Amino acid sequence: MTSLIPEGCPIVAVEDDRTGTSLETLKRAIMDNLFYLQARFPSVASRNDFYMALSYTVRDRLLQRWISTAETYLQQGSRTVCYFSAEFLLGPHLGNNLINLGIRQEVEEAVNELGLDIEELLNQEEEPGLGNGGLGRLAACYLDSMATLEIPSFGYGIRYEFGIFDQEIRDGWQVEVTDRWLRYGNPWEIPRPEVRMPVKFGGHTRSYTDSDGHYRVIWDAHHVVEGVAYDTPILGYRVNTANTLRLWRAEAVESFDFQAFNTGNYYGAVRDKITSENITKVLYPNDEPLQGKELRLSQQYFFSSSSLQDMIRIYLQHNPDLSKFHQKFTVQLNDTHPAISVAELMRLLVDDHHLDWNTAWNVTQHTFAYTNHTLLPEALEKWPIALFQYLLPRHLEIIFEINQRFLDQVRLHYPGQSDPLARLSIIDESGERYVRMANLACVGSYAINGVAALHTELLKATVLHDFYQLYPERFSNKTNGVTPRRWVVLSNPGLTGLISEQIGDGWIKDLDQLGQLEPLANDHHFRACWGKTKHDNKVALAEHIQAKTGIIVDPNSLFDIQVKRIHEYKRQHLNVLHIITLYQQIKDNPHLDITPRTFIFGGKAAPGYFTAKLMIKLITAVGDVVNRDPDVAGRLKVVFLPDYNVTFGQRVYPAADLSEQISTAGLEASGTGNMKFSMNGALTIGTLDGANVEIREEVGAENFFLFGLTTPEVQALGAKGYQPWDYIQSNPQLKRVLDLIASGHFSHGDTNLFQPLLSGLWNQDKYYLMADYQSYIDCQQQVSQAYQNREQWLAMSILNTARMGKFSSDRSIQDYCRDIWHVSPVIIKLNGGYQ
Ligand code: GPK
Repeated sequence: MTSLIPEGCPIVAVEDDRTGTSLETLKRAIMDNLFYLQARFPSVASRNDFYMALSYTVRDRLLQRWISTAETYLQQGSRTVCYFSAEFLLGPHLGNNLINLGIRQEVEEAVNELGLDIEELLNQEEEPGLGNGGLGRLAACYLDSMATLEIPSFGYGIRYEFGIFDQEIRDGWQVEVTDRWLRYGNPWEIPRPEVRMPVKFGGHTRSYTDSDGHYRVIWDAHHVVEGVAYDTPILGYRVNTANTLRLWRAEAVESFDFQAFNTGNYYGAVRDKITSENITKVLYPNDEPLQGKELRLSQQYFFSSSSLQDMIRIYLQHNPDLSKFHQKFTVQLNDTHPAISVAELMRLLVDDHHLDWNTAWNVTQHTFAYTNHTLLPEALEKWPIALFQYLLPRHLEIIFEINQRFLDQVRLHYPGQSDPLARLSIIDESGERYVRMANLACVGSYAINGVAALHTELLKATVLHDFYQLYPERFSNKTNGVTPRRWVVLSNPGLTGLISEQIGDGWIKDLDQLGQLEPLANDHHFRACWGKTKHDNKVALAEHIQAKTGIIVDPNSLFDIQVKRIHEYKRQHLNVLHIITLYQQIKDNPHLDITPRTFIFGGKAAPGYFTAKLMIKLITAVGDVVNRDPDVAGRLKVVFLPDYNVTFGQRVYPAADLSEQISTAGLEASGTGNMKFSMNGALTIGTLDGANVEIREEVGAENFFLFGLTTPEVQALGAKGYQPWDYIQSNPQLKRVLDLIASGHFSHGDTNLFQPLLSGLWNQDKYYLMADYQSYIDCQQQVSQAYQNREQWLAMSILNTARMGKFSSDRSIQDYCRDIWHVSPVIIKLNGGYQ
């Protein structure tokens, strides 16, 4: 590249202001940005102005790396992973970028010298909540690991104007408030108004034969929307790699037949603009997919199409031959949300770029890989044929063609049998006809994976069994992981310091090195330091709880924490049954010697999920009674912390003694919160579900509190006809707990309020709470006893952290790179400033 700087011009000074990290440079850069970007002088600047000025200062230091990264990938034509996800639950950028750049200390000093407080500025950031829960957060951890491992990669997704709602609790009930995260601007994104992709919707198709005798299809759309790129740099930890997260925003194309459609109808034209822009307005707040919503399918198609067009554009800059597209790019489909990409890539290759069907199919099938994230049958996405026909008529034709060719192969495999055919078909024909997105993803992908060992086995045995029979070689397991940068280094500086004092800081990029802590589990002094760190974190959380809820909690009590989306299968209400059991024991015997506990809950319920909202009300209602009861004398406290999100997670995991992972066995695909807790030295009480199985294997059965039915036991019980009543009748303690709720004791005498929950437990108990109740109570009793032996507890806590190496997302990403993507690291050298 030619230099942009005139010859003889001293480039050092320019570089230094944007890239330097000395105290004076940082101070000058912050003030400069305050003045020139925020247009403020210090005496009138708000805290947000200073936050913005600081963020731009940090962003400048990313840009140098980002541009070097982009240039290097371009020059080397590196094979690249594209991670397609409808959700990226990133959490705040500033703190993480300071850690990854390694300038936290310097920036803190600079900020201090300017008379500001770094914590206050960090707290100013509104986190981008562009996801619901585990699936979106996993995508964010994977971006961090891909950058840290220097893997050429893009994240592709949607720039929702409103992310996951803010949760308020009023009178104990969840109230949803719009998340206006972009209100004060977003210093981390760079709009790319010149990168825009047309995305068509609706209309009709027609075919013709061209002069060379080729059959061609043209899609005359009803309307077109433009996808505009917004880029966020994703920096790796202490490397020069800064990858790109490219999120698409929908804009109207005013020129689209404006005259013909809207002559004299200015209002109509503006209304169309609003309709177009609706596509990226808001994230659907359901953690498991919802069916049939036209706007949701539009979102999925919109971002899939924009992303694939972008990749083809990039590819064609250097290579005219699209038949080798899959050698340059591989796409990971994060669940079925982007599965429409299979049909869209076919459309782009066949209709727009005139590849023949077989060549295009070869490219497509070698481009995509599919991750499944759930076994819940109601969560498998399917779209009514009529909706598809209306919104994506060309894709429906392509899907029919893919399906016909696929079923021809299946027939060879199962001659004369119609059942496997009906189950494998991309079209569900058992009643109203649907397109099954998981089937489309399986047919169109070269690799299929689950997210924990048990989950993958269950996939093979149940929901994807027929595909496993057909294509066993496509299946593998990739156990989830979490990034230790955000989830230990950033959120738990005390523990990070303590660990690094002992074993150096190599563990941050190679988490297996935590194994070196094992011998220290026997070291009395180290245990004491470990205990003090945990205690300090608990004190900090206690202060936060008091500030947010007014509830005073005792940092010496056992912090027993369940934070995750509220869902019946995750069984927050089983946790509540334990609380009420202890409460009744105290009421029976106020002098009972029990281990004081603080029960902390956090999590959002899908706005339309009535039972989950009632579970929140139950938690807060029980808290209101227990927290005030003089007999309890502060030995039990129940806290529901509103608006659980990434930022709050960062406060919670470091302060936990006990991690609640109590889903019905066989229903939690993996879980990732379980890993964050353990890494921060919490012990787990859990079922043999999802990644709990592997966590227990790693930390040792003696350092894990196991309870409940196993998956085969649940299945057997279900098959023989589960009667929750049998368990209730034979367990007076359990019956008393249910009766106390029914009596209105927690609802000011209202005996109706919790009836929907209770009758669910009595009559059907779909998630086997009654069957697991006693085992859970007994196990909690063991927890309480173990907590009394402080030395032993600390040793177990240290061993939990020491044995968490496997659950770094770096390990997960290395597995994907090796077994699925076949991509290798590309080392980035810094090119200096903008020369
Ligand atoms: C799974 F299917 C889905 C979904 O739509 N949303 C979501 O967050 C979660 N998930 C699983 O429930 C977790 O067990 C898992 O750890 C997480 O995805 C990441 O794989």
